[in-house]
Amino acid sequence: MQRFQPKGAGHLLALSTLCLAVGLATAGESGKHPTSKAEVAYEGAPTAISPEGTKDFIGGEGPPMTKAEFEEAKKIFFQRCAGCHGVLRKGATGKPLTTDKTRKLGTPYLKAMITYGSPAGMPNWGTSGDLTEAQIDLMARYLQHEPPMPPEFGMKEMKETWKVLVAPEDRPTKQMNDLNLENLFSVTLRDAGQIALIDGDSKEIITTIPTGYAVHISRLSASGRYLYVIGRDARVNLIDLWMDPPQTVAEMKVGMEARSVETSKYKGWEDKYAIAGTYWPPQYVIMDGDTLEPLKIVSTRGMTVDTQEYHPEPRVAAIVASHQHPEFIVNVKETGHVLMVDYSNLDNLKVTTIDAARFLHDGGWDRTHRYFLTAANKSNKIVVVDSKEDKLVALIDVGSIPHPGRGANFIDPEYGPVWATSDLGDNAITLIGTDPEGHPEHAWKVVRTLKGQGGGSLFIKTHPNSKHLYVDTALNPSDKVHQSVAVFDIDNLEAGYKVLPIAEWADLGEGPKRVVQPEFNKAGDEVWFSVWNGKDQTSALVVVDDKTLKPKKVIKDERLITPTGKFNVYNTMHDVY
Ligand code: DHE
Repeated sequence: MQRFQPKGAGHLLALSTLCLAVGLATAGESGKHPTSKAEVAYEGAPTAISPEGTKDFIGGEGPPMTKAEFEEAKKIFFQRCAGCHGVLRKGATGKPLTTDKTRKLGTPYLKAMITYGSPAGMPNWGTSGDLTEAQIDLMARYLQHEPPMPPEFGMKEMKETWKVLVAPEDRPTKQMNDLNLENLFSVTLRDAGQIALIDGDSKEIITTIPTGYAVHISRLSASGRYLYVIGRDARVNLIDLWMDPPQTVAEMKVGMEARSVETSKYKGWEDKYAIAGTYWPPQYVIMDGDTLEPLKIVSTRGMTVDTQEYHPEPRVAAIVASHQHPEFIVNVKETGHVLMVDYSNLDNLKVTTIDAARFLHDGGWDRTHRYFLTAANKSNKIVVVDSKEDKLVALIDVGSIPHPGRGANFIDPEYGPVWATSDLGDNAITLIGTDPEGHPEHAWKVVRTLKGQGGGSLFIKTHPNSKHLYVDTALNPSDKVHQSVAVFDIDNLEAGYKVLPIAEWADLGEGPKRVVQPEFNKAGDEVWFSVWNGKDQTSALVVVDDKTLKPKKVIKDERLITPTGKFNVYNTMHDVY
């Protein structure tokens, strides 16, 4: 399986090379213009679904194709096209390519489109040399056949992959190691299919743990004892941090492709359940928190929020656990619904469906943990949900393709409490008022828009004890910009930003060295960055002193292969950001 890697990363996947080298070259350095090609690079990673297992519908009304040609085209589609157009081609961030459309367009038109691309963000697969003329002809014909259907993944399939490696009764009854667990970091080692656990005090790697393919995020149980990790291949690892050293005690595949996992946090339900959402099949599963035993699987297929038409593949994006009710809050990307899933009675499951906007992606809490602010990225909106009343509060227009991660909460000297996002598609950093009690005139309004280094931003971060707001630009085309971060002084936001040359501090030699995802330590006096290099190149973590903005430590180790996300135990379990 080929993987998405940063530009220049040794044996690069052709897609990444194309998207990052060609696509990102037009991304917004400054000003506000769409970075649709940056978005293609980001969204267009190969799917983890195996093309071999699909049910195919070759023949019928499509143009002639042999079985071998169909197989080759399917592989290309899954590697290069499914991330944007959807596995079933019903459209995601890319346009729908269903046969009612493609057959009308016909082979010559489709060939031209694939060869030259489009200003809307379709890469120029032909003129870039990425696909041959023969492959383009193949793809143009393939698209006029019904899309192959990957298999479903229900209770039987989950149970077949479910392993309890250490039963709850055989686990320690107290912490067996002497780690300062609250300041531990779980670090995604993306292309190693592992996480590293790093001691936040000594900065030593405690252990690395094998996880799913291209592991995506880590989340903590409410007590902080259990760490849940999900891979793109939808494998969930449950890691017991009390063991010496911490290790996987249960694992399961919840589907074929996934990005999100979360745990129950409401009072009285701590550590009881976990939930994972999948891209394929489009569904979520609620699991026993101690063992991952799958308890309830719910499909997210349904009608889109705006045009109210059926979508067969609405992927599950971010999930957060409510602090107001025993509920999980589930973003359904393509239909644009936020689901409030009440886990207090799994046999009579109550789900409140909130109409939001299409292409829900990532998001996080306001500082009171009552309001969930989340990006509907391709709609250029931030959605605000009141988790106490279970209702939509606002749909706020922001910049191009907002991408907050979990966002950043701080007190704006003029407007009071705000939550901020940066954008993938432009250089804007948008501050939204979040205090309907104290500052009702600013609540759920854009109170300030700051200018950052450029487009291609993925994550923004601060901490209640910090006076700084950090903004990465990991997907910006300029080496200088994606190898550094911007820092704003929260007390003087209009003064502009300082640039921290994080990759230069890491001193790694060659490679793209994309600086990604700021994450604070528990005390909030250090901020950690990944310097994400190619799989065969040297990567590092750089720890910055939040007061002086000077490098405090560069963590280099041959085990640190392609580090991306970092999750401090305390901050993740308490939703501090
Ligand atoms: Fe992510 C969070 C989906 C590419 C690093 N990513 C998320 C979430 C979703 C998501 C839905 C929110 C999970 C939650 O909160 O429950 N990411 C996707 C994609 O679909 C996408 C665009 C393409 C893909 O094929 O995966 C994608 N993501 C990436 C990357 O290329 C990144 C930069 C590197 C990597 O490791 O793959 C990346 N995503 C992250 C990180 C988070 C994340 C570090 C968690 C941020 C946080 O602070 O919580």
